[in-house]
Amino acid sequence: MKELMLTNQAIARGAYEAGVKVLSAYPGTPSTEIAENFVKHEGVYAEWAPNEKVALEVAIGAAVAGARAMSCMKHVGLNVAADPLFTAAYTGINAGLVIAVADDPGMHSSQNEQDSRFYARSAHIPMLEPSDANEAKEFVKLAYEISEKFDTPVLLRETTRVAHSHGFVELCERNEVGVRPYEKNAAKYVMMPANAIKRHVIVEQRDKALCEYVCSLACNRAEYTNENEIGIVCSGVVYEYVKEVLPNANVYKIGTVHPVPVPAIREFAGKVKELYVIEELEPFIEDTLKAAGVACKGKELFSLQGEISVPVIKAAFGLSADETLTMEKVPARPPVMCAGCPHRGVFYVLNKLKLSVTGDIGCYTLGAVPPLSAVDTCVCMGASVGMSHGFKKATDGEAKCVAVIGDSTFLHSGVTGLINAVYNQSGITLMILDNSTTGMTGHQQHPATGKNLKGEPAPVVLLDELVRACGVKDLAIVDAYDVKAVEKAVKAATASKEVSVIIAQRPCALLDKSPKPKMNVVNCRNCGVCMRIGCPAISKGENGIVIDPIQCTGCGVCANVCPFGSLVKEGV
Ligand SMILES: Cc1ncc(C[n+]2csc(CCOP(=O)(O)OP(=O)(O)O)c2C)c(N)n1
Repeated sequence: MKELMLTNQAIARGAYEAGVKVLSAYPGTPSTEIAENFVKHEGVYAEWAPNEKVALEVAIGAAVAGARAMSCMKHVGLNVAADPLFTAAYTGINAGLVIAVADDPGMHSSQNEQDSRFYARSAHIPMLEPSDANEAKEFVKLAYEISEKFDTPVLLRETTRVAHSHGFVELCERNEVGVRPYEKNAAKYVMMPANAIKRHVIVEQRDKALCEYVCSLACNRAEYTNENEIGIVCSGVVYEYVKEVLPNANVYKIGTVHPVPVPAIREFAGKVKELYVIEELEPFIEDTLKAAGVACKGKELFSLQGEISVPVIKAAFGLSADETLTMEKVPARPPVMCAGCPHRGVFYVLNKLKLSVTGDIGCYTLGAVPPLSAVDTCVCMGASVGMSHGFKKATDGEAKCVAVIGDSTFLHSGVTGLINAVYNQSGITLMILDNSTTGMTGHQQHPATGKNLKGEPAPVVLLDELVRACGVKDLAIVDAYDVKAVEKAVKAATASKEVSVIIAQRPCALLDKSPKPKMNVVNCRNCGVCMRIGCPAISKGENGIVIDPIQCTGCGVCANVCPFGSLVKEGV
C-alpha cells in the first residue's frame, strides 16, 4: 500500500518499520515533524528533550541498553549534540542508533547555513542522504542495518526541500527486532583515555571497512546514458533537479555522502566526457574526489551560498531560462510578530528605554525588526544570557543591557548562562518571555508547559522556582500585555546591581483562538504611537488609525501605549 507523505513523516515511518523503540528529539525546522509523526505509532516511546545534547544522550543510552533508537534535530542542534556524538562514534552501539539531522541551505528558518556532512567526516560516522520521501524511509532502514553491522551510530541527513516535500511511500510491516541483551563492557562504553585509545583504533578500522562497503550499496549508483555526455555526481534533492535539467547526462547518485564511494565514482569518471559535482553548500564531495585524484568541476560553477535549484543549474550550464517561477519573482513577505503576540509590548518598552538587548532565538528575534528595532544581537540558542554577562564584564557593569530569551530556549541552554551570571556576579537583567510553548517551531511542548510530546499531562518545571534555585533574589513576574507593568519592572531591574530576572507571562496568541472582543478606534488624534508597536492589525487610514478586525486579537497592547485613550475594547 502507498501513502502520500511528508518526507519527515516518511522518516518517522521508516523508524517505525525498522523497529525503533525509543526516539528523543528537540524541535528545529526543518526536522520537527519526525518526532511529531513517530509518536503517533503504536508501541513506541518518543519524547521532547530540553535540548539536542540530552536527546542524543537518551538515544545513545537506549541503543546501548539494546533498543533501536533515534534522535532528531536541525543542523545547529547537531552542534549542541556534538559532544556525545563524537564519543558515541568510539563506544559504538549495541542496538542500532540513527541521528536524523536536517540542514537548511538558503536559511529558510535558521541563523546559519552550516553543512552537517563535515560532522560525519570528523566524527567518523557514516551519513546517508535521501532525495525523496520513499527513499528517506528506505534509507532509515538501511541506516539501522549499517549501524548494527558496523557497530556505529549513523547520521541521516536531509535538507529543507526534501524534509518538507511530499511523495508516495510504500508502507511495509514493522520489523519487531525486540531488545537485545545488554552486557557490561567498560572497555567499550567507558571512554577514559586507556579505553578510548583502543577504541580509536577500531574507529579507524571501521572507517576503512565502510569505505569499501559503501561501493557495494545499491543506494550509490551510476546511471549511464551516453559515454559522449558529461557525468554529474550529486545527492539529495540536487539529484531530482539534475534529472530534470540534464536528462541526457550520465549521473552518479550518491546515497552515502560519507564515506563518499570514491572507487565507484572513479570508475564512473572514466566512462564520461567530463565530470561535474553539483552539491549545495560546501564542496564536500568535490574536495573528497579531488583529494583522491579524481578530476572534476564544481564550485567554480556553483555558489557556496544558498540552494541549488533548476534555474541555478540551467544558468551554470548556459541553458536558456524558461518561465519557471523563481523565488525572486515572489513578492517579499518579511516576517512580523503575529497580531496579539505577547512579545510585542516587551520590545516596545526596551526600545523606548533605549537599552541594548542581547537577544536569542525564537519568535522574539523579530524584536530586531522595525519599528520595534530593539534587539542588538542574536547568535545561537541561549547566547542572550552569556552575552549580557559579557557586556557587563566588558564595561565594568556599566552596560545598559537586557538579555531576552523565550521559555523553551531558557530551558534548552539559557539556564546555564544564568547560573554563570549569578556565580560570577555580573548583575545582568534577564527577561524570560514565557508564552507557554515553543512558538517559533510550531507550538511544541517543553518541560514548563505541563504536557509531553503526546499532549498528555506531564510534570511542570516551574520557571520562577528554577530561577530562584539558580540563586536569583530579584525576580519579578509581569503580564506581558501590561506594558506599563513591564516598563516599571524593567526600570527597577536594570537599576539593580544584582542579577535580576523578569518573567513576562502570556500564552502565545495563536494557542487560544476563541472569539474575543476586538479593539475599536475612538477619536484618534493620529499621533502614531500605536504604529510603533508594529502590529499587523493596525494601519494608517485616511482619517487616522484603522484596526483590521480579522487580525485583531483584542490583546489591548495598542490601548496600553495610546496616550489619548483612543483605542478601546469592543463592548467595554
Ligand atoms: C540549537 C537549536 N535548536 C533548535 C533550534 C530551532 N528553534 C529556533 S527558536 C526555538 C525555540 C523557540 O521557543 P521559545 O524560546 O519558547 O520562544 P518562542 O518562539 O515561543 O517565542 C527553536 C527550537 C535552533 N535555532 N537552534
